[in-house]
Amino acid sequence: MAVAPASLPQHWDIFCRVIDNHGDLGVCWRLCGDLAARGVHVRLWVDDASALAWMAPEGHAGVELRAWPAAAELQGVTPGEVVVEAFGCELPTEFVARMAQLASSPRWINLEYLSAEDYVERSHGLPSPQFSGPGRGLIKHFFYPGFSAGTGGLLREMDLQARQADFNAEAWLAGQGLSRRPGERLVSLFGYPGAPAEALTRLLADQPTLLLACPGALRDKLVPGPNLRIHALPYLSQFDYDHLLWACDWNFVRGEDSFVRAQWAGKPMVWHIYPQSDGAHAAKLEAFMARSRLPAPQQALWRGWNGLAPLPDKLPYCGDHATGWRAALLAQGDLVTQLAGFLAALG
Ligand code: TRH
Repeated sequence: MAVAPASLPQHWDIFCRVIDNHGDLGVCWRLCGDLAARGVHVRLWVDDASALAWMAPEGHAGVELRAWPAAAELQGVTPGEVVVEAFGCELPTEFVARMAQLASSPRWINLEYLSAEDYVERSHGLPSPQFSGPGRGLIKHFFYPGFSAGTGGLLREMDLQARQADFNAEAWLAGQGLSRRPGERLVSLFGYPGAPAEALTRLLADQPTLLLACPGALRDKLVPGPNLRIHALPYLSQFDYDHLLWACDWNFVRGEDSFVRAQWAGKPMVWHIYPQSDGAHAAKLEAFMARSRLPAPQQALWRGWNGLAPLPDKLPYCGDHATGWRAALLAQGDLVTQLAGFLAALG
């Protein structure tokens, strides 16, 4: 059951720093939009909002976009009842000082990165009392999204399932100037440049395929084949990126937000995990594959796509794993509902 709008605190401040790529802002914008759709007023403070020009060209009535503030710009600003520090981005000192000065302290939430690893359940909800500095006396809490009951769940808007039920793939494709030939498989591609691009031609060669390639260095490395048409997409809005995932038979996704959205699409997918220099991404990939009980042939494909094993020769049959996993995720509370419950329990 999604949280009723009235039971949410009404004013939120969300802070986001764009480290690289689009996931930090992508996740924050989804959170903002979800909160605003539930009647909340959100201020999104971000150091580089440029990607919103394509990600969310129409903005959102309930979301006030603010540049990352210099100390002087915070004079006269009163923090909202909830302050979200996305991915440990470090709030401006002056803002923290203002939080501490309020008679009723705002709730301070550090929204963490998504992982299926066991530490998430151990760390979710932990407090971090501030014993010194401008926030002395405040308590920051760590909030972990995740895939199991002991975590904060996944972002899922209240109208997501209704939108999906109303979606007409062929009409949407036509609106984008795209049409699939009879018998053609439709595949979307969003990945990092390190993916084995040439091998993709071999992988998709068993059946006529239209590959819809999102912007990025990876697609410059693609090689068309006799059975493979390649179409270069522009950056879509987040709204239309969802439609792309719903329209395709297979989705290659990456990072965090497109990975989650592909799970909601309920179609066979391949995850290109954000590569970390210390190799930590391999354990993260294995943890998700184990938690979602991904069938062995797909596990081999995912390892191959991530450079952790040879890439298989063709896309495996997936049965109904994707729809079953989606159904399992739908059974857990969405992130905003869980966050509302967490805040309410704090008092
Ligand atoms: O861009 P990413 O690689 O972001 C990454 C990950 O979040 C990673 O975990 C993080 O550590 C790193 O950034 C800093 O992939 P992700 O998470 O899928 O974000 C892409 C966003 O862009 C997502 O919100 C979907 C959106 N998008 C569109 O709106 N339109 C598009 O056409 C495309 C391709 C993406």
